Amino acid sequence: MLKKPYSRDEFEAKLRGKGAYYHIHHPFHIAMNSGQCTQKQIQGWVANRYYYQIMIPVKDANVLANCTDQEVRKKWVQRILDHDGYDGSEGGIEAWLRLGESVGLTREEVQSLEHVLPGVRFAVDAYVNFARKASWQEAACSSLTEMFAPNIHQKRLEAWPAHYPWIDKSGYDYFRTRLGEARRDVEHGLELTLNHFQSAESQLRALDILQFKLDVLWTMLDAMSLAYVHDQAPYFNVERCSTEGAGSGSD
Ligand code: AHQ
Repeated sequence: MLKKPYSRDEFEAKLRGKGAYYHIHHPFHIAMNSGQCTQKQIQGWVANRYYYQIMIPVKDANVLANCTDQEVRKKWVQRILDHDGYDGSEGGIEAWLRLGESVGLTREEVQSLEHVLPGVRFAVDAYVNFARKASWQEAACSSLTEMFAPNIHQKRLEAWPAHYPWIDKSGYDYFRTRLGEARRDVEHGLELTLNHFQSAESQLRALDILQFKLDVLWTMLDAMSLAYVHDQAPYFNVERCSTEGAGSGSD
């Protein structure tokens, strides 16, 4: 139990200390960045992460809906534009679709969400629903996993071309663009978080919120590992019911 609040620097250090749990340390990411993934595994990751990418603007729209501070909204709204695009910028969702094509998927199959695993969908929806219900300050705090994101994007840009020469280079635009956007977003999100969570109790709450978001990212990769590394996608062992689709209801 924390008796007195952390100083501003101590609190920031505690938040950054959560980097130890960032999904860059997940075995699936380690395999991806060390060239051990098959094309199918990379495709699975891209197709599943697409659901995360298209729900980020929905999450951020919920933050805006809960935010009564005009100055904060004026900055936060940029996050939606960065993903959805606007005149003169295609946006991150479009760039992610190009990443999909560059790893050998079609736009249509990525957009269909047919590859999205239940565990990924539940983790992402938990994040969006958290932002819907939480205060805008708590939701801002949950975005701070991006304190650790520039490193993960940089690693992909450095490692993937050599490990996966079959991936078309145009697919990397998303990671390159996100490097700068993540740094800018973190600067704003961290400022809001350090300013808002002042009491000892609220600082512990902020650390728990960041851990929740780390759990979201880790759980997504757990679901993908079960499906694409251990070949145990949901219902992998359930006999295809011989009457599947017939709807006869017979055994
Ligand atoms: O591409 C990512 C992105 O747009 C965002 C928004 C931000 C948020 O609001 O939670 N988090 C985030 C992240 C993105 N990419 C992830 C990756 O590993 O490529 C990292 C992720 C994050 O660290 O939260």
